[in-house]
Amino acid sequence: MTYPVVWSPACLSHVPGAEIWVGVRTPGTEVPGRVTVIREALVDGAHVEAEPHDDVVLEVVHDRRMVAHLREVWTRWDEAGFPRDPGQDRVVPYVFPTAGMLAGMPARTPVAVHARAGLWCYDTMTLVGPGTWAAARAAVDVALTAADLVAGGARLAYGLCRPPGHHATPAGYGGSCYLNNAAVAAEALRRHGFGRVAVLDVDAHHGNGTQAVFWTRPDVFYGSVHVDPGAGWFPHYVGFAGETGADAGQGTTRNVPLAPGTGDEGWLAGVERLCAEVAAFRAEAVVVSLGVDAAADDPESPLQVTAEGYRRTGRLVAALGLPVVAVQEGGYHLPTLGGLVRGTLGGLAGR
Ligand code: SP5
Ligand code: ZN
Repeated sequence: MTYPVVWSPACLSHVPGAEIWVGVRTPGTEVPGRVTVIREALVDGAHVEAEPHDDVVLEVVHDRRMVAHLREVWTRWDEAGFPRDPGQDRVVPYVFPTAGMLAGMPARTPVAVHARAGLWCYDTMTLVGPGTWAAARAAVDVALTAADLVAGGARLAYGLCRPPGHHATPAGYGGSCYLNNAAVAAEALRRHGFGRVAVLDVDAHHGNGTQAVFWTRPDVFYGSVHVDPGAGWFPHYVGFAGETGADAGQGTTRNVPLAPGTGDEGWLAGVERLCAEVAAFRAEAVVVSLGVDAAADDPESPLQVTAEGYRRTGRLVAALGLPVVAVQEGGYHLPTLGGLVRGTLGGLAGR
């Protein structure tokens, strides 16, 4: 069995250039070369370019004001002269309207672009440059095209989305994510007629954005296995086992946090538990948030999953017997990244 590999050359145009971490400019690991090594590992796949889609599903997932902000913020930043003075050629917020700052007061929309950036961006690691919007929007088209293929009868379609998306919430971007590709794919599958959709997030980090998008939704299940945020890992504030959804979505969120150092055995037990929940939910289609940064060599997580562990992850999901849209999330160790993705997709294809 082969599967379509959906991608877009525009996904290469996002060059964050750095991550500002604890105030220090670090090289950053979410680099354009990730797309290249993944494509090279999937050479025998059927590569198809994403089709352009309108903003209807995107604006169900995200506040349209955040979408508009992302579309324009680089231009406003450039016009304001920041690349020349003080010499910052990426959008980096410096003040955040936290609950503590506002102390119950209404948040105004700041006139200054350097202040407005903190209204939508919740960390200092998720920089916007001249090609960021084109890439983030193209990644959404990649996800939507992969969903179209599954709606058209494909049993598995892979969307090589970059930048990743699962940390992007309805009205906040961060964690190297701008627009939530997996959430868009899940909502698109709903609109294509799949009555109940599950998002299974196997990135090393909790997908706080996707969880937030579907928190009160009875028709979309979100399950994630990830390094325990309570052990000191991003996204720190969210991703605990007690978070299970609210209102009509009560019981449709399931988190399996794992201790740092967890390897294949603990990881696969977590994946198996989530798959059982997806089956009990009676999902009709699955979106896999396919991060491979839980692999042992990855610089961004302390989990110790092997390449075989990721393949078996794919096999466990395949055993559900449901159509699958796999959407790329994290995975930062360039020498092994392509093989990890290829192996997981092989597992998803039943190999
Ligand atoms: C999509 C995804 O995998 N996002 C990852 C976001 C987690 N980033 C946290 C970064 C924390 C600081 N990283 C410094 C790495 C030094 N080795
Ligand atoms: Zn991750």
